[in-house]
Amino acid sequence: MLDRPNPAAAQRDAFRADVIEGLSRPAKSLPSRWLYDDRGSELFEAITRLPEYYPTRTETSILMEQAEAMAAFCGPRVTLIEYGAGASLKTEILIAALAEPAVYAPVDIAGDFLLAAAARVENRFPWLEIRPVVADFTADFELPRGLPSLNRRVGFFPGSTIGNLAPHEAVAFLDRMRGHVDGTDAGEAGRAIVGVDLVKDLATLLAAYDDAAGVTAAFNLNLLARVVRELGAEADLDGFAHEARWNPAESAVEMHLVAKSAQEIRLDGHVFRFRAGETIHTESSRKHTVEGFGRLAAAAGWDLGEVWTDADEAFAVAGLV
Ligand code: AVI
Repeated sequence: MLDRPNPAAAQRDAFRADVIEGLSRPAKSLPSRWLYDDRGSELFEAITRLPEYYPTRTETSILMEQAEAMAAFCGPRVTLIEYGAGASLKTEILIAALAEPAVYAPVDIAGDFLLAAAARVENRFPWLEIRPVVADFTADFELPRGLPSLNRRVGFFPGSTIGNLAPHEAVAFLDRMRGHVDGTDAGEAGRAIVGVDLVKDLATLLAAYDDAAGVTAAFNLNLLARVVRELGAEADLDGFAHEARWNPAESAVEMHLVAKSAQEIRLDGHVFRFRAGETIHTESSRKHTVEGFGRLAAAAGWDLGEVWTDADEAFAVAGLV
């Protein structure tokens, strides 16, 4: 029998390696990308509709109010490259304001999801040329050679996902995006539009990551459930609780899974022991000031061209040039 590549098995191996590595550390942690299996993605969608989770509705309202200005920032005959195609509702607000013709290139690692999102956009905007790109945008990747460039390419990264990247990863991402939109045969230098969550009072920040209905808790605990379900680990899922905490040194809301009492997780002959109160750090969501984000972008060679915010300055959509 031929050995065929098996992406599901490769994913599981990568997950297993990350779990063993992360739980072996003195300060236990797991990479946040593993939060998003089908169940996790559903829970995240539910989070975006929670009253406490202000980022999605605030960013959407900024896009609705500023769509014309953002379309003008993109300019005519744009190729819009969206990193992570989960946000098409927000994307549709921007696309609806773009001048025709335009090209839309959504980039996502989940091929099925990407094609479904592309089909939805195609139905609504039959005039738009759509070129889906299956790639992991958190790692280096090349855009397909045949991707059309009209006047200008613009990278689009809404959702404040930039805040889930460590600063060095965020700079690497912004640098990669610059490589994608610049130096093409397009007439104008590339640009980018990036959603950035802003620093605000702690009560608002913590409530957004620890909602009353417990959806964020379920989202966080699903990661441990995956370790049991998919990797065959032994753990007492009721022995851990969700916690959101502010890390002032990182300017980040962190999600942790806290051991309620002494716990053990057994996996592949490893025994990971927890003291009561010990945690697994599962996600950081960094909050920026506009100036701080400007410095991060500058480290990747970008200037802040435009900044669109809501009246409370809870969230910013940055236009990078
Ligand atoms: C995807 N990302 C921008 C979300 C955030 O706000 O950092 C993920 C999330 N984690 C808990 N709630 C939402």
